[in-house]
Formats: sequence, structure tokens, C-alpha cells
Amino acid sequence: GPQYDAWLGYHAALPGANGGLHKAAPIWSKRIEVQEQHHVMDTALTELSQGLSKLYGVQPEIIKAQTQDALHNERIPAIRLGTLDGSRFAAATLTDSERAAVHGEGFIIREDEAQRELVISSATLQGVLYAVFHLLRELTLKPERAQTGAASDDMKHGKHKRIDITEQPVNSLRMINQWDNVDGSIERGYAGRSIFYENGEFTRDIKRIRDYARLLASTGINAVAINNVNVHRKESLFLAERYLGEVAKFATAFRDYGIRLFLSANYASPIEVGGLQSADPLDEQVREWWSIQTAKVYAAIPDFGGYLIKADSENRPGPFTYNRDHAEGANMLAEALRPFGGLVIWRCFVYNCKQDWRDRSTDRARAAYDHFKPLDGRFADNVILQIKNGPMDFQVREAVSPLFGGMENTNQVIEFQITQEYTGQQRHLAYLVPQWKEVLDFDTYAKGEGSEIKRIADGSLYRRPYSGFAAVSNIGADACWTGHPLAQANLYGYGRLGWNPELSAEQIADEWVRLTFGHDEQVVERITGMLLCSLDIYESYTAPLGVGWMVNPDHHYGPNVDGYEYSKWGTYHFADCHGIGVDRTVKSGTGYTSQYHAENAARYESLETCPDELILFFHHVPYTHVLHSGKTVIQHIYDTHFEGVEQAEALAETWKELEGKVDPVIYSKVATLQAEQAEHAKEWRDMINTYFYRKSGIQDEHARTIY
Ligand code: BDP
Repeated sequence: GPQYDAWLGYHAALPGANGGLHKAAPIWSKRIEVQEQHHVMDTALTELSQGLSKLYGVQPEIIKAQTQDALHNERIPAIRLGTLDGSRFAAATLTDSERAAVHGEGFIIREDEAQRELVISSATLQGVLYAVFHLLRELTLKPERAQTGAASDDMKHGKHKRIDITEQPVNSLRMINQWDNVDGSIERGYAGRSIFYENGEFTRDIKRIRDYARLLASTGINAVAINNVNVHRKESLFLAERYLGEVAKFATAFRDYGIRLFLSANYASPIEVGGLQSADPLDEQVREWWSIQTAKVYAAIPDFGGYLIKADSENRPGPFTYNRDHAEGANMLAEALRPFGGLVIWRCFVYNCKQDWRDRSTDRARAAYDHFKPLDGRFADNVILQIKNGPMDFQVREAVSPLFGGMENTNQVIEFQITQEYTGQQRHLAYLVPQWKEVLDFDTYAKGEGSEIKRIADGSLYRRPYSGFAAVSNIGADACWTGHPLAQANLYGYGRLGWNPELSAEQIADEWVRLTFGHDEQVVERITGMLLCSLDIYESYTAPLGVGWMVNPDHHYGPNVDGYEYSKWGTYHFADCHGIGVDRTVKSGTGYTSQYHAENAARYESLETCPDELILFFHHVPYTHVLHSGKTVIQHIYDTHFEGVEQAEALAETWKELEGKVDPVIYSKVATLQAEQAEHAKEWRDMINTYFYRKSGIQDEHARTIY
């Protein structure tokens, strides 16, 4: 059904035109020709013929032939697809410079002048698959584009443009992290149980894994880590014979969609799995164990991606136990993986989660930079550091991580969180693409103006061999995959942004809505509108001005004004009767601002130039401090919390206008969730407003009732 098909329903091409579907079919859509045999090519063929038959009601004929002569008779209209080197028709139709314009997973889709032939080509088979998904997306998004032939009005007026598309992915690694546990639970999962595991075993439902792989590949994802970064005892054994066969089955499902499989590994695996006494990275026995074990992994999965590691973080083991640093720790694994072309993805989420809160110099925001910056240049060339977008932990608003721009000689990927741990847990609507865009467009000034984070993530600024995106998935066994049906837009958007960070949040929202719900203009306008304002709304009724963390400890859902204030996790707002905020300045605070390059350091250090939305992230100010907006901090808090509730209520009302215009199951699911959000927003408003009213004793200028 539509929930499960997500953005791949291809039902929406021509609304209301069911009977006349086949008339709209492009001339080339009835025949597909290929020369190459490969599992990814098979996937591409299946996707293409399925997609075309859904769009146009005609099942294309697939011609597989080894010889060029049998195929390339240009008088027969067809789609001809293959790699640049493996298919001769690509050579016949594309010029040298056209061929040179794409590499790796990039692709070309070209219609000939007469619009009777469509050539799809790429240097790689994955590229061919991405091209197929891209073509089907374009045909769905722009149904008029496919109307070739005399019947088309555009043609009569000579306006129809032939299809001519060249695409090149900007980021090489475009990865998804599953935080799934083998017992079937998902850490920070809000969409039901795991689709990967049940009751301590790998699922038998490989079809569902394939369907997931398909969704991911359609947006351009090419790597997946299939287990939680917190690797507990049982998951450690994924490296052992006991489970490797199962891992290999998953790898096959993903491989068919051009996705490489990675495992999160426990740093103490030599002890947990191997029965050794130590996991010291400089111990010969330990190194040998990793080499042998890694060879076994590659025997089962020849294209295995590598290990994702969370070490010395939140009670996970790591090299610190042996007085070794993280370069020594990571490089040992890199050595074991190198012979097979594998990668170590080493997370930078390292901080002291047992710190003494009375000591304000241990600012958690500082931790990753303090820890990793001195190691720049010491990591092996197949190690990639995975850095969260912000220095704290996926808050609705926080500064960007200063590690971006701090490590010129180290491979790095940026880590986002698609799962909405701190942004409403898929019960509140929060379209996250605008937040990711802001981070990616942030100028670090690392090499002067124009050193945006997206250029560090894509490897171009420092010319790094490995780079890209990683993100924590938001899916589970839920019927619509993502709990909140509109949260699918975040999974879709993440993939699209990884492929091309220049796409706008608006364009991605528009694409997703049209692919999922069709082209009814009211539907498109309302849903994109809801998505695009959703994160601002969520921010306005939750923790104010970048201070973060006013959530319930542990599960992190709902307001809790002092829940983390006196705990050891290093997540404070320091509110008292005089003021609020974390002083991270050099002048009087933790000195965190100095981790940025001069331009940003100065901007954040000064109250005059620090942006309003981050004022409490960087400064401790009195409630009467006047923001650039002209409002005092306390009045800003009151106003945004009252407005936020009204806007959350408006979201629910807007959705109601779509009754009867979208799939009824999706309609009622979202209607229920939006009503809950509007209610829950009041709880946020009242707790936050009351708290600051009591702390400050300052009345609301508009004398609204504060509970
Ligand atoms: C935090 C989550 C925790 C994760 C951790 C991580 O609360 O469950 O294990 O991040 O990224 O956001 O390792």
C-alpha cells in the first residue's frame, strides 16, 4: 500500500488519467535492451520495468543479448542501458567529452533527437541503478516530460525538450547507521521494532530488508551499518562464525542495490569474541586476532565495507583502557582491513559522561575537539572520523562542531540523526532538512571565506580520499516505516542531500510530497508548507535559544526543566534567578569559542555579534538581556512558547483540510499525531514558561496566563 511504497509508488504520474495512461508512454518505454549481466544490472532492469509499467500501464519487453549487432538497431525504439565500458551503444551515442563528464557512480541519461531512443550509462553498475531511479523520479515528477510523439501538445508547438541529464554524486560515502539490537529493539527507534532482528536472531524476512535497501538506493545511499554503535555482548558475536552467515545474507540483499554492508564492532572483541585477556591495540596477539577475524569476515562477505567504532564513549570499551590513544586504536583496525580495501569509521562522540558538574571547565562541548584535534594527521589513510553535526548531541539547536575545519589531514564524514531523538520522536512533526542545510552551508573559514562544512564533508576542501555523510536511520517495522508518515521525508531528504547538498529544503520537500501523494496542488502546497515550518515550530515551544537539554532524562521525550541540571552528563542551562545560559566564551567561560577559526570565534565570543538563536549556547545572560530582535530573553521565551502552541494547533488544522485528498489510512494516522502534538506542545509551553517565570519573577508583557 501507499504507506509501505513510500516515495516509490509511481502511482502519481498522471492523476485521474488512468484510462489514458499508455497514451502518455514515451515511445522508447516499451523495450529495454542490455548487454551486461550482473546482479545490480538485474536490479536496475526490474526497477525500470516495474516503474514504467506502473507509470504507463505497459510492461516493457526486456532484451538481453551479448552481441551488439543483435541489439543496436536504432530503428527500434528502446531504452538502452549499460556501463560506459561494458556496452557498445554507450560508446556509439556519447561523445568522449560526454563520457568524461561522469565518473564512479555518476550517470548520463540521454534521449536522441527523434526521441525514439533513451541511453542510460555510467562508469559503474551502481551508477546505472541510480540513473534508473532518477529517471523514474523525473518521469513521476514531470509527467509532461514523457509525452513525446505527435500526441503531445508541447511537441506540436515545438517546445518539448529532449531528456538530457548528467548527474554526479557530490559525496562518495552516503551511509546509514542502524541502531538496531539483536533482541529486536532499536536504540532511539520510534517506528516499531527492528526489521533486522527478532528475539536474538537475524530476521528470516529478507524481503523486507530488500525493500528497505530499495528505498535507500533510490535516494542514493551506498553504505549501511546494520547494528547499534553500542555493541553489547551478543552483537559482538556478529563477527564470529555463529552469525557471519546471517550477516552475509543481509549483505546480499544490500549488494543487489549497490549498498555496502558495515558492522559496528566492539573494541573489546578480542576479549568478548576471541577469549583473549586484552584488547590493547599494540599487543601482537590482539593485532593478529583482528587480522584473522577480519579475513574470516571477508571470506563470508567479499565486499564488506568495514567497522564502525564507538570507543571510550558512554561506557564503551576503547584504547584508553590500555593507555593508548585513538589513533593507535583506529590504526590497528585499519591494518587488519587494509588488505581487503575495508574502512574504519571511528566516531568522535567522545566525552566524559561521568564528569563532576561543579567543575565548569569540563565543558562537554569542548570534548571532541580537545580530544581529536591533537591527533590530526596520525590516522591511517583508510580511517574516517565520523563527527556529529554539533558538539553536544543532536539538539534541536546547537552550534556546529568545530572539528569541521579543525582537521586538515584526516578523513571525515558528518553524522546527522534522522531518527528524531530530540526532535519529537516521530510523534511531533519535524522536517530536518533545513537544519542539515544550515550546518552544511556554515562557513568554517578554515581556508578563508568559502570553506563551508559541505566542502569538508565532500572531501574537496582538504582533498581527502574518503569523506561523506552518515546518519542514524529513523525506520522500523512500522507499516509506514517511520512511525509518523511524514517523517519519511527525512529519510528521503537525507539521501537526496547526500547526493547533492545544493538541493534546497524546499525542492526536496516538494519532490517527496509529489512522489508520495501526487500532484494535487492543494495537497502539495499544504504538506510542503507543514514540513517547511515544522522544525521552527518545534524549536519555539521547546528549550529556548540554543540552550538545549530541557528533556526528560533517559528517554528524552517531553519537557523536564531541570532533568539534566544536576546530573553528570555535562548538559546544563545554568538557570538561576539572575539569568540563564552556558558561558562558553574565552573571556569568562569555558573557552569553547576558541575552537572555531577567528571569524566565527569572534562572532560567538561577543554578545553584540552572537546570533540570537544561539545566545544561550554561548553566553550566560540576565533574563532582561535584549536580543537583536529587540525583545528581552524572558519575553522571547514567553512569546515563542505561546506562538509555538498556536502554530502546532495550526498544523493540525491544515492537515484536516486534506481529508479525502490523501490515502485514508495515512490521513487518520497523521491527524491523530498532529492532534497529540498540539496537546503536548501545551505541556512544553506551560512547563517552560512557568519555570522561567518563577526563576525570574518577571511578568509577561502581554499578561497572558502562565501556569
Ligand atoms: C545519543 C543517544 C545514545 C547514543 C549516542 C551515540 O542518546 O543512545 O548511543 O547518542 O551517538 O544521542 O553514541
